[in-house]
Amino acid sequence: MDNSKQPDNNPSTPHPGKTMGGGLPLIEDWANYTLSADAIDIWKTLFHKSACLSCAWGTGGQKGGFTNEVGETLQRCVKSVEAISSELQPGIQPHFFTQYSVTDLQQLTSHEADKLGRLTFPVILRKGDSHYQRISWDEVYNLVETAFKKPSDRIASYSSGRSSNEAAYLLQLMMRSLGSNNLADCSDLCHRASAVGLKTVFGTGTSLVSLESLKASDCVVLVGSNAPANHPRLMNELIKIRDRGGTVIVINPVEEIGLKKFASPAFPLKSLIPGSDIASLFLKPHPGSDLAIFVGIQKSLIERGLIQPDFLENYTENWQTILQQSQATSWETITDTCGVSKEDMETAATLISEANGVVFAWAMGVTQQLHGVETIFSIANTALMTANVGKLGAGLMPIRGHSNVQGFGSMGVSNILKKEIQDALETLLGRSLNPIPGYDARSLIDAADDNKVDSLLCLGGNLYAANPDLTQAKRALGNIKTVIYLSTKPNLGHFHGLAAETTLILPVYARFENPHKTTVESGNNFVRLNDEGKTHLQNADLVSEIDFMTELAHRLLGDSPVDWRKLQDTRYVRKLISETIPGYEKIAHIDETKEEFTISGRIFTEPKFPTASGKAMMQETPLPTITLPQPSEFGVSGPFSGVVVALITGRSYRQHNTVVYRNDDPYRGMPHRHCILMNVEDVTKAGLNNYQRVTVQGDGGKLDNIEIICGEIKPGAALMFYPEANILMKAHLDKRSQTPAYKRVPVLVYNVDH
Ligand SMILES: Nc1nc2c(c(=O)[nH]1)N[C@H]1C(S)=C(S)[C@@H](COP(=O)(O)OP(=O)(O)OC[C@H]3O[C@@H](n4cnc5c(=O)[nH]c(N)nc54)[C@H](O)[C@@H]3O)O[C@H]1N2
Ligand SMILES: Nc1nc2c(c(=O)[nH]1)N[C@H]1C(S)=C(S)[C@@H](COP(=O)(O)OP(=O)(O)OC[C@H]3O[C@@H](n4cnc5c(=O)[nH]c(N)nc54)[C@H](O)[C@@H]3O)O[C@H]1N2
Ligand code: SF4
Ligand SMILES: [Mo]
Repeated sequence: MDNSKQPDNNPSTPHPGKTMGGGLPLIEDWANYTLSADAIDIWKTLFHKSACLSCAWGTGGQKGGFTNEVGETLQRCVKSVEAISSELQPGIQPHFFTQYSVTDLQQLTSHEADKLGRLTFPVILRKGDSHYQRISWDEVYNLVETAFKKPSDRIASYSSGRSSNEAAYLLQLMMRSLGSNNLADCSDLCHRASAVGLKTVFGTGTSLVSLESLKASDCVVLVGSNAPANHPRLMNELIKIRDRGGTVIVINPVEEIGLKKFASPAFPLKSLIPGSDIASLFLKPHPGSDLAIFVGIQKSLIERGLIQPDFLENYTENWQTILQQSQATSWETITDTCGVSKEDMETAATLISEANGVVFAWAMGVTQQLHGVETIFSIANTALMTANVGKLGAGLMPIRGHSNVQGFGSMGVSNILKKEIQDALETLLGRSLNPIPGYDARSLIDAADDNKVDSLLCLGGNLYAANPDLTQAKRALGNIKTVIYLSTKPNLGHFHGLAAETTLILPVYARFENPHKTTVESGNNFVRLNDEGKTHLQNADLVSEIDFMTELAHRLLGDSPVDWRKLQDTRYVRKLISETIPGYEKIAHIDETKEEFTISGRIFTEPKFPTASGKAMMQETPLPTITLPQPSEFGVSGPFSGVVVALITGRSYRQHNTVVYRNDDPYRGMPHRHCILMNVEDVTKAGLNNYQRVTVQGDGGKLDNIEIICGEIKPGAALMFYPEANILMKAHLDKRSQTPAYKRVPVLVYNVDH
């Protein structure tokens, strides 16, 4: 098979991490990609007028490939090139699926599956067959149409955030028209906690801060984000804040080297060689305990008279209760819970109170926790006590994931539909919609596990490997009669997430190849327009997501009240979006004006919020009890040397979600995928050694032959890479948002004593 398995390094060789993030390795990567055999196509794509595929920080679009929304140039990081290069791989050859059985394909790693190349023709796996087989589009439509003529509670969709707003809108409009709210989405596994938390406090579910506003801040509190790897251009903003005398407070159990010092190619002379200091203060909490840090910061602010009572009185509700709560919580409880000293929390409080404008930004270290929403409440409370919301240069900023994941939410792709959109859609469709919430990503898997789902349409993504408890995910998908994957490239889900009767893999165009214009929304609430493009694939039998959705909807729903075939012209989809999606009015004219825009009503430079009273609704945040099970609770028989740790599962430097581009993570000194990053204190205490191969056992399963790498991580915490690590855990969810707690998985790391 055409794949390049990278050998594991010799376990006895030390693998020191880097001394700063970014730096010359980025230039090397740029050179490797942009001078490679695909160089011409890569450059063409970089200059194509479409948004970057990779993360939701967002760049590109009509201003050109290297320009951001405020007109700054040279705004493209190597992660963008990495993502493009992966989509520019050659196509899979017609004989491929006859040559390799599904059993063969199940042996592939994520990296190997991605390296197979672009999907170029539709294939089907029927019950009892050993191989996927090519199938015609006519047959595809007949099968999918039949599969979706089922009771509306037994059909479902899952989506990932790379597709366009137009595809997202059509998906939800079709599902709602069919009477189903089962619109699971990758954001259910990601920033759902942010949406719930922010909506509860401020009545709005997305970032309250624009890029322009971030540029006016002089302090950023960066919580649970590995921006050097996952949002590299945010690093440029942090460098600039330090340059203008501001401060950056980082909160992370892992001392990510790029959060201490980052060498950015955007500043070749000033930063690239010497590196730039990032964190002014680095706080290392126990995983899942950030809430306690924020209560500590609040307590310190109150004790020293540094809060803003007038602001609280005028613009918030419930503030007295929140102040009392922080005052009544003892320092001992706070420091015991988070493992950060009182002095450090006081320093953080001082830095926050001295700044003119503070932006509180966070990513998965906050949301993928049992108390994700409450942690966001605690961040909001801290911002409100210091009057750091509702003005330029301050506010709350969830750092979103996929390049259009936020657009999916705006388009109404959610198991719970916002009232405003529901009303607008009911007017459009001339009837009332099903009021019962549908399945989100987790309840979809549980429902399928209980045999309650017949047909599932996956618009991108990798539902199988993104889920906690891979054993359950496989079993659950295996109960669904028909699973349809619309994808650009093969992934683990296509080989492990097999349906009971019919699995279809349908190849689609990537964003920069679509035959029509599309749009996407960044995490900073900016809408970009993508021009039409062409694919490099020869003789490819691809479909555009828009054509697929409209044809399917037409077959299922006819041409009234919605003329689905007319919607193959995406201008009409944008017209419907402008009429039904709040804040998206300007999209109606984007084809003529080419004017990309910030969604109205999202950015708050006045402390007036879309809540019933117009005030921010401060929420109580009781401190969580953070414990770990005893080694004996993992059921290992016989004597062993080991230790129980709180495992963080996340991304390596060289992967995009479940898709692994390269096996190593040079910045953390982790040479391959089968590593566990631990603190030397824990390793020694357990009678284990650096570079030793051990077993890691969770409540869902175990992984053998994992290499210990000692590094800069909080004692009691450990880090491994997903999706491999998803075999270890059962699903444990935040009660308020149902987001899985991927960032605090209790595991036993051990070696059997002989
Ligand atoms: N190159 C690249 N870019 C990406 C992605 C990618 O895979 N590759 N994925 C995209 C997507 S969908 C998303 S959601 C984002 C993800 O972006 P991130 O959220 O940055 O990604 P993670 O790897 O999950 O890392 C989370 C960070 O949280 C820290 N952390 C873990 N537990 C805790 C905790 O309890 N408290 C605190 N304070 N910190 C903690 C970890 O040490 C780590 O540094 O990136 C997007 N961009
Ligand atoms: N343990 C653990 N698990 C996690 C996480 C974690 O931090 N730890 N993070 C969670 C998070 S934040 C997320 S967002 C999910 C990610 O979950 P998903 O979004 O479901 O997964 P991805 O790996 O991003 O999906 C990659 C696939 O998308 C397809 N694709 C790419 N571009 C397009 C396109 O334009 N159109 C279509 N139709 N398909 C396309 C390709 O076939 C590719 O293989 O994983 C979650 N799972
Ligand atoms: S920071 Fe994100 S949006 Fe910007 S170029 Fe890099 S991957 Fe693309
Ligand atoms: Mo995500």
